[in-house]
Amino acid sequence: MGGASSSSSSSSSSSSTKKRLNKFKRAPGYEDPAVLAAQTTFTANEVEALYELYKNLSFSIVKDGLIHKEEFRLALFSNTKGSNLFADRVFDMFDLKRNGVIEFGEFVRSLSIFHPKASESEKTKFAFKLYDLRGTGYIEKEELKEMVLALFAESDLCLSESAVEEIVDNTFKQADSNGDGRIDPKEWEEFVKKNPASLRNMSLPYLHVRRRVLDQGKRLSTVSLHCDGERHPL
Ligand SMILES: [Ca+2]
Ligand SMILES: [Ca+2]
Repeated sequence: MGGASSSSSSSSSSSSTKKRLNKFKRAPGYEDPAVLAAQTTFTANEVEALYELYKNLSFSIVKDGLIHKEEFRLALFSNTKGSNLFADRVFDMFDLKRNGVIEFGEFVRSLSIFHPKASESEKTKFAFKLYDLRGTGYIEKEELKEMVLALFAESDLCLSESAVEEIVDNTFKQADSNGDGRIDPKEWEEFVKKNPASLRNMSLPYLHVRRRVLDQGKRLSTVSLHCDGERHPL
């Protein structure tokens, strides 16, 4: 394992052999775990475990070693139907190079923000960007409402539009301290500081990555992303 085996000298390799070899080929965009560990909150061992997870996700639908939108959505919400604003938004934020697919390096660097050791300020900034749908530098009421609706669309909870509006109004009542009808980064920071649980509750969906690495000969990694308290195993 790990060493590059020299290619076969026989030119008669069948396609099934080729397929098997492809499985051991590094996915496109693969980066050295040591380099990624140096740049993120993960250890090299954790990065290697994440690579196993990455391979599973990136071969779940489009078998090309890259994570496509529908594969990401499948991992997040266990379905691939239609599109969902929330999933699309998180995907776009993971797609740092903005080329429409998530490569391994992007995957690890983005997940790093959800690591328990990642700073609160990083998480706060990520959440702000997530809600600032139109990239205006402010969270508008309409943006928060769209995101809350998108999350509820994926849960079993059926909330009326007025209930969603109430969640949004309450959030704004607390967060919009200068009362101009939008939340700026400073207000957001204050709000999160005063409501540490707010990144986790329903009005302010939050992705939590739980990662467990068991090292007993074979490594097993489980990472789950969950929002609004519900766990979605990957
Ligand atoms: Ca990309
Ligand atoms: Ca404001």
